[in-house]
Amino acid sequence: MNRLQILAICFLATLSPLFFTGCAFDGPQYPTTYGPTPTPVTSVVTISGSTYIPGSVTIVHGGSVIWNNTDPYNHSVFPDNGAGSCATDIPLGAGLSTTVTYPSPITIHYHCSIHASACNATCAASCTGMVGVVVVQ
Ligand SMILES: [Cu+2]
Repeated sequence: MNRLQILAICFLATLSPLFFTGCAFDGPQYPTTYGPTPTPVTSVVTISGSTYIPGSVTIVHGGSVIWNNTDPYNHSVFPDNGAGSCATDIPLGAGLSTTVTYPSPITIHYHCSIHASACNATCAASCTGMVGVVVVQ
C-alpha cells in the first residue's frame, strides 16, 4: 500500500462518521399530523365594533369564557339559561371584562341588552344584532 492509498483510506475513515452522523441527526423530527385540535378550557370573546368576536365559542364543561369590551362605550352579556329564559344581564362598561365559568354541558345564547333587538322579552336565539352563543361540551 502506497502513501496515497493510506491517505485515501484515512480520509474516507474520517468522513464516514460524519456521513452517518449526518444521516442520523437531520434535526428534530416532528409529526406532520397532530390529531384533533383540543377544545380550549378558556375562550376569549373580544367585543369590538358592537360585535362579539368570535360570535360562537365552544369549550369543555368546567371551562370559562372571558368577554373583553374593547369598545369605548358600554355593552352587556345577557344570556339565556339554556332553556329559553333570561339569566342575569352582565353590564360591561368600556374597557371592562367579565369571566363566566360553565360547570355543565349546555348551549347558551346571549345578546347585548343595548345593541340587540327582536328578542321578544326572551334571551333566546331569536335576538338579532349583537348576539353570540357559547356551546359547553
Ligand atoms: Cu352592545
